Amino acid sequence: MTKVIHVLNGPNLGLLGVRQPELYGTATLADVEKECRDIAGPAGFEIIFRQTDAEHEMVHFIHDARVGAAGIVINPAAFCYAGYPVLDALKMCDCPIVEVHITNIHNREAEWRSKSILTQGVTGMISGLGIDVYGLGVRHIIRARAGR
Ligand code: CA2
Repeated sequence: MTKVIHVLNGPNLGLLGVRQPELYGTATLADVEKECRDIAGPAGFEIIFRQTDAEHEMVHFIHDARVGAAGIVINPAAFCYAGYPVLDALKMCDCPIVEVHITNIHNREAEWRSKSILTQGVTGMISGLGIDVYGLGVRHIIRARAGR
């Protein structure tokens, strides 16, 4: 195992901090990346931080992480509602996987947002704590790999 944590972001998250700040906050994805690195660095872990709007690219990102990653933190965004190729790719990984959502997907305006199909392919899910979800996911992987 390498000491590399992959933090993967799905469609539209490149606009974090720019669109709908009342829902998603004002921090940008660059701010989130910095926070992940600030948590991982002192623990001796490296972060690979990526975002894509394309499902096939997300599948490739997961393939890249499959061999050797310490863990994956993934905000799949709307891929969590119908992204079966993403689910299959996650199921091929043996490392800890934390699915994160900035908003509480169980408490949103639309019912369709509440059910993630990816939960059956991940270790756990954190939802609704703003961008803190990313750091919590990174911390979980660090602790899981330290054997606690
Ligand atoms: O709360 C989350 O992190 C979400 O995964 C964000 C997704 C949404 O489809 C999920 O239901 C919950 C993407 C939201 C749309 O993209 C935006 C990104 C940044 C700013 C505004 C919208």
